[in-house]
Amino acid sequence: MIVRHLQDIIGTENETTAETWSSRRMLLKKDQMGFSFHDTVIYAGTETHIWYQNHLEAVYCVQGKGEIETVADGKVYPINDGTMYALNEHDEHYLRATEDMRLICVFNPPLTGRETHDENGVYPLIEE
Ligand code: 9YT
Repeated sequence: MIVRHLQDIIGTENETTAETWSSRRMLLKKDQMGFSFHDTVIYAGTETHIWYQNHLEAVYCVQGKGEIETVADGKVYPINDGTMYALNEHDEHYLRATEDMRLICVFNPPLTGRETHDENGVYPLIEE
């Protein structure tokens, strides 16, 4: 059984920050759950280009407002408390926040803890 609190993660090596977001990684590959589980904040007024070519991600918004635009078709979907989106086709997208957005994210395969976006919005596949 694993029990963790957000306060145990903040400020540790399991918190990864970028210019537009902060990711508090609560479960990682080493926890052997088959997925990783993150509590993330996307900062208000930002746009992030993301393209998880090596991962599938599901995202559930529990706070804040924003939108996601899929690059392939230009569709824009509003995001607010209660919205879930799943990047089941490794969808390249732009994530925009009008308010700080708190997003609960699950990755398959699980992140190892070190990943951050490269210049194309991709996380590398890290084999250990
Ligand atoms: C929703 C999203 O992909 N945000 C960027 C951070 C990422 N979720 C992560 O590493 O937790």
